Amino acid sequence: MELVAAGAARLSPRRLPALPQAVARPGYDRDGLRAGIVHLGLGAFARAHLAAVNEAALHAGADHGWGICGVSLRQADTRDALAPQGGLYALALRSADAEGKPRQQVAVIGCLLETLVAPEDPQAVLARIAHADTRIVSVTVTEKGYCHEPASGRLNLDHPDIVHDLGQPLAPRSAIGYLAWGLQQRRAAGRGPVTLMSLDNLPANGHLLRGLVLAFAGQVDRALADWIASSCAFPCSMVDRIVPRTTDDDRRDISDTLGVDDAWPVLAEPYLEWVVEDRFAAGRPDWTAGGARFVAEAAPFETLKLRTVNGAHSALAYLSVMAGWATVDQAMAQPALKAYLAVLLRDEIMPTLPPLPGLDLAQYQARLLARYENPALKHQTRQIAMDGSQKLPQRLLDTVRARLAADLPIPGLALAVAAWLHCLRGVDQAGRRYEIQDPMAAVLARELALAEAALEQAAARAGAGPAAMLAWTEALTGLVPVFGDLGQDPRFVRAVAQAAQSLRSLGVAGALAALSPSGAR
Ligand code: CS2
Repeated sequence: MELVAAGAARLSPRRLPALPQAVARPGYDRDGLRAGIVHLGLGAFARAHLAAVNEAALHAGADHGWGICGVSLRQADTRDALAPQGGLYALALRSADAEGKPRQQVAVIGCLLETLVAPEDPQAVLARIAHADTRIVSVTVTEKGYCHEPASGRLNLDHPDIVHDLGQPLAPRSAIGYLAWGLQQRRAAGRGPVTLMSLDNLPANGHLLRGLVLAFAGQVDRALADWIASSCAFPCSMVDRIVPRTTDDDRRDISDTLGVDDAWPVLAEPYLEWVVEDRFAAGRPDWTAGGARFVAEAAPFETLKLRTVNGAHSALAYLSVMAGWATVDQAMAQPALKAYLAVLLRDEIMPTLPPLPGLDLAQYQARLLARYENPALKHQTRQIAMDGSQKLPQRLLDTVRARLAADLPIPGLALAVAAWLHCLRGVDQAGRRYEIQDPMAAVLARELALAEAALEQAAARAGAGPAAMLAWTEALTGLVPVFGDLGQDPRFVRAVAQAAQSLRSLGVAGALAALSPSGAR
């Protein structure tokens, strides 16, 4: 991919003074920065969230020890784009005014000091984790990057990367492997403990990360595991900002705004939430300057966010992929889908949330739906739909469990789960094919084939219809790593089967209408 036009002027430290006035830029002494933060998983999200908040802290006077060293665990593309720019890149916050006219606020972020590409030089990454300057190692590797079993949260010791990493102290592949072996080097060098901070959309992400790192370390070095357990900190956090993938149009557009080429800008909505537990082993910047909130306990905020923002996002994504609605704002322009999400949030999801004093849920919901409607983001529904096996448990299935425990109905949640199962067929309603992007894709394809066979057998016995669909659903919801015990709950399986039947016979529009016969839900 050609990221910038040949010969064009490139964003770089020496070009900062010439940027248009409206573009914000580092106002602190960038040359004096040291990397106190090592960030594993330098995707668009980390660059639009952690780095943006950290940048604000530096502007507000945080000490110079809080620069960021980014680590890409797989590809060289981010480093290749940003190294010639001295690590600088633009963050464009996009929205629209009341008339739908696009608005954009651009800032050049300066706190990313260097980017390491792990497969090129694993030892450099381990050395960074062990470095005396490092005080926080943060992580955004997405759900699948934790190499855990989604339903139980346990380290998957059969995961090929974990199997590999257990025997490769100097050249691991996974985030968990880098953390454990990096900490081993740190301890051996007599350096102090650090904070390991997960910023991924997982419940109790700090506790999860702690459990996984300790499980790994416990396999290789008991004393290391004890040291980590007793001295390193693993704060939990809730992060919220919608960050779509950057397209070539975005690159051109932002380069035009800057007057110089930026090979990899990131764009995001203006909205940002970051609630993080104030448990740090070796200090932290004052991220409140960038909108972060430090709390004693992040769990209620995580539950709120995962079940509402991500739960509704996934529901929207699976129905949209089936229906062929490419972007979130396009999906939100479908009145039936928007009404479904509003009822799903209000009647099914929100009643399961722990109390959060001072939070107006109706307002939160209205703002969330308005965020989805942002026409300037063009967030692809397929991007959200990927990795469903890793996302469903915390986004939809925990909510299902909470409702079933109180004997409450789950029609909207069941429709979302059924839509995921339908999407696994890899073909939308118009017959367009797409690839299933999921670390469990092979297992899912096998389960789906078994389910289709079960459906055919049941249909041959009793005719196509609800009984056949029940057989199909039973086969799929029996997948324990995703559904855990829910596959054994007839209330869940029946509700999903009914929704699946409705989707298969009526399509998305029909199924939404069937859920809301009066249109007044
Ligand atoms: C989305 C999230 O891609 C997805 O699965 O649901 O990335 C979502 O945009 C963010 O969590 C919002 O904070």
